[in-house]
Amino acid sequence: MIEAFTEAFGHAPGGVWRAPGRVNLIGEHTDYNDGFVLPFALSRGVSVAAARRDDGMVEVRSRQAGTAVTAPVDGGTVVSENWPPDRAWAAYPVGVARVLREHGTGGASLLIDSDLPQGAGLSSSAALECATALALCDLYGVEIDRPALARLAQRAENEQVGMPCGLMDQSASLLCTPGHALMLDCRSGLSSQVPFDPAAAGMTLLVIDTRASHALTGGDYGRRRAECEEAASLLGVKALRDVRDLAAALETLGDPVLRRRVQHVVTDDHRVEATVGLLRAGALPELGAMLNASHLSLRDQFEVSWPEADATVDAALRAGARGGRMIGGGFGGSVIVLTPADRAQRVRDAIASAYAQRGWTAPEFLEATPSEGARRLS
Ligand code: GAF
Repeated sequence: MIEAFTEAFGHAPGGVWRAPGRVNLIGEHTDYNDGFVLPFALSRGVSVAAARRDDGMVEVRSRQAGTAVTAPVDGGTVVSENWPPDRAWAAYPVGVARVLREHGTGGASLLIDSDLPQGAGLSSSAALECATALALCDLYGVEIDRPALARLAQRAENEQVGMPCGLMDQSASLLCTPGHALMLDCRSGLSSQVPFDPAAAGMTLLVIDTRASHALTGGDYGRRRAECEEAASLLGVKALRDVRDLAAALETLGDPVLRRRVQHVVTDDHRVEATVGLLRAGALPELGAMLNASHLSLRDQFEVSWPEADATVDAALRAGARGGRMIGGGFGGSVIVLTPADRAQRVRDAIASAYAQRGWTAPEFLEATPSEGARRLS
């Protein structure tokens, strides 16, 4: 990265920072309902080599995308500037620079490198935001604690990119630790580290990129969020996290769509707590049942699954996996499957052949190890 940066910008960087992508074990579409999530960090992520500059500009280059983008730090919002699709990736680092400017950071030259697949639902955008945020804070000597930095990176995505995401992905990238999943209360921002080591329990957690690419900046994610907010307001609660009596809530709501959304959010919040209980009790293989229940709920109640995800879970279970589910916002992206390690190859083969039978692009497999959160590399 240091040589590549020097070649691109004609001088050495001030440092190199890296932030990981994430897998969410359970608790999907619960973050913007003030609920609970349980993500862990992947070993793959986004690296940013960066140097300060004093002309008030952010210049971003990427080793993956051809176009270099230069924009003023004190511009308005990227979303209102209507950037063309080939510059869309740069909205994340520029957006972060614009938000952090209020906290004392300034212009920078940034070179970005990623080994995370984009559109695979593994949070490459949050990784890019978080690596950029850490780089800018260090370069300008600005101290912001990590939970607060996660909220600022989320704000950059909400306001600058126009994606109404919750707090999960940025928190996962900044707060996760190796060998643990992060139990995050998205209302208070408080979190705890929950031991999660599939290999030690004789299990493998496969991440399967279904190759059905997702783009959450389209309207579906925002619509789900709006439906949840409407349901909360009809139920007279601040957020769906506050629903105490699910049966009574479902009876109150006339609209079957809103009833389905509430059913998912409330039950997935409980599944997060149950999953944390199982992990703390050393019952990791039992997570399979939780993953299956979450997948069915996302498919039938929240209606964000897609055909490749359903076929992946189905093939995995038939081949002897303990459980599986779609992860992330949905409508494309990745699936996780929990399987005894000695059946992992059989499960992979079964999934690959299900895709081949349907004439779909072959899926990509990754064995996930809970890894380190964002950090400075040099
Ligand atoms: C996306 C969003 F960015 C997250 O905030 C979260 O809502 C997730 O979808 C669904 O759980 O990754």
